[in-house]
Amino acid sequence: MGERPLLVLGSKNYSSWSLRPWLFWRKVGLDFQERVIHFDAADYRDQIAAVSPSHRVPCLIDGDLTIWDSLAICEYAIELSGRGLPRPRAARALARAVAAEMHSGFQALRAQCPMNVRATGRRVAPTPELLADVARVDAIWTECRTRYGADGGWLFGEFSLADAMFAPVVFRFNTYGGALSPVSRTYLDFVLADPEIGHWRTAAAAEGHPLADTDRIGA
Ligand SMILES: N[C@@H](CCC(=O)N[C@@H](CS)C(=O)NCC(=O)O)C(=O)O
Repeated sequence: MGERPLLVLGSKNYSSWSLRPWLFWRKVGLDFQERVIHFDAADYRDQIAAVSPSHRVPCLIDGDLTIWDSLAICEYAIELSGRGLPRPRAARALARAVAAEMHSGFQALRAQCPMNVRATGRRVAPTPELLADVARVDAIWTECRTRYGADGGWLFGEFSLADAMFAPVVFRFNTYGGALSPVSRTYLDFVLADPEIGHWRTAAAAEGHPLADTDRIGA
């Protein structure tokens, strides 16, 4: 049997892109090893250049195959496991659409409310762009839960790619607040109570390696 795939991650407290494939691989039941490259390491640039062609994390190494993008790493897990997307074709297409929208959008939310898992009670000045991103997240969560969520607590009932892509946004709401519908708020609480999310949160709390600039935001 070959080596288990290696998932190279950034900080568990700050690296939103790293959380997505980590959670997805855990949830679909695939085994992997992990290695964290801390953003504050003196040789961070060299460490990341040695493993990731894009010089970014996350990055998955499976034998002689290297995959350097969060969504592609999740899609690879779907191929390996046959799990992680809803069965009905329409729901499957929509799960991919909201995952892709998260992957390519929400610039204001990303920039103004960076993931900071262990921080709570932060508040930032709400720009129109940020409020629009929050409203769009709320609309997606409310629609998915209302139309497709009957079979469980996740966006499409059972856990899917869509939940992995939005997991860092759940932590952002937990840190910075934000107006959500009752349906979205219930979803947020459901995700925060998930055991794998709990493992990530525990690791983030114990991690150290604070980034002063990010820690100042909203404090
Ligand atoms: N589109 C990429 C984005 C990856 C990304 O931006 N990762 C950040 C960390 S969360 C990074 O490596 N930043 C370091 C840098 O840009 O030097 C993905 O989906 O994986």
